Amino acid sequence: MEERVKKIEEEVKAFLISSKEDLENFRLRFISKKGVVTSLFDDLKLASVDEKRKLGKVLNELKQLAEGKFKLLQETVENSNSIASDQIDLSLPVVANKTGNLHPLNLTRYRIIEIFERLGFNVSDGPEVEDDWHNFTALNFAENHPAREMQDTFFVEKNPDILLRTHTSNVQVRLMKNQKPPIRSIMPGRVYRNEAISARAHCFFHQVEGLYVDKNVGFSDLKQTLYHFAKEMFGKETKIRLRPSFFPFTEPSAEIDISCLICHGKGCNVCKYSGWVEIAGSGMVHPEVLKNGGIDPEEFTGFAFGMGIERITMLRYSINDLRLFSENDLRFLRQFKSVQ
Ligand code: 2NM
Repeated sequence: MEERVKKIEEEVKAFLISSKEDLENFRLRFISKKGVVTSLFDDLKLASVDEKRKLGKVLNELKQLAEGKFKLLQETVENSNSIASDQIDLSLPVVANKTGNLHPLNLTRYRIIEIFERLGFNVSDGPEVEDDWHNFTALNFAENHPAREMQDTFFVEKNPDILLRTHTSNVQVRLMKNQKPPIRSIMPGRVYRNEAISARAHCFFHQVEGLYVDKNVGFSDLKQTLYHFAKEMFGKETKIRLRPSFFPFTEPSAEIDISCLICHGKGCNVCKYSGWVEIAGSGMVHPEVLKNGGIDPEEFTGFAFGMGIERITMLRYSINDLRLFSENDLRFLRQFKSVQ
């Protein structure tokens, strides 16, 4: 028995710890009721009176040694500032730095640009404050067209009329004036209309318009381009449909619908139970508009289209209120891709 006491004494003295776990192991082995020291005391009960006197003293010394060391180790662990490597849980998720988020309208705009750039379109820009000629007259709007009224358009000055552009087509006109065909360009930008703000209308919104002018550009080019766009933007399963329409600047004109993303044609309140949702207007550029842009309509033809970025974004992310885009509510904005 004396030998066992000696051995355990050595063990207590040599015990090194580097974590809370080690400390607990020390406690279990030498201090707890199920530990080795307690079991030695149990064995002592079987010894003779003489032995009890002798070994009892030695055992008490061992017990004090173990308890003393435990106290010391406990203090060391509690006071230590350094975290031992086995206390770091590498499987925990990273706490990311809080960065800003990309606005959903920008996410959509970037995606639209990406799709058309791969088809050989470049990106053009132009003024938001525009004269009447570039915004209306050159685009074949009749002198008495309702869009020219004060209720529909924000005027900055009257006679001569200066206004906030009502579409980005003014950039198309400027582009035709400045560049010979082939022209293959898209124009993203902010536009303004004099409307009361609601879930479905706003006094400013964003458009991407496109223009393709070259020799032998036909309606089939328009159709295939927008077909490709719809599949890239909304997924391979997307169907498109063209409906006859009217715009002053195109002839013929067509509205582009896609099969409803929400109900896949079964009917829901997004597609108003028709199975189709409108995403763009389009058409072959009117010969008068080409002429106004300094392009000979006998030599060149072209197609143009226009879509609302808000509308595409609402379909893409199931957003049902236009006002969310301009109110800077962080609970809304933080749901979109963060800047990294
Ligand atoms: C649309 C729909 C259809 C369009 C036409 C032109 C231009 F300048 F070439 F005549 N620019 N944009 C166009 C055509 C725009 O937006 C709904």
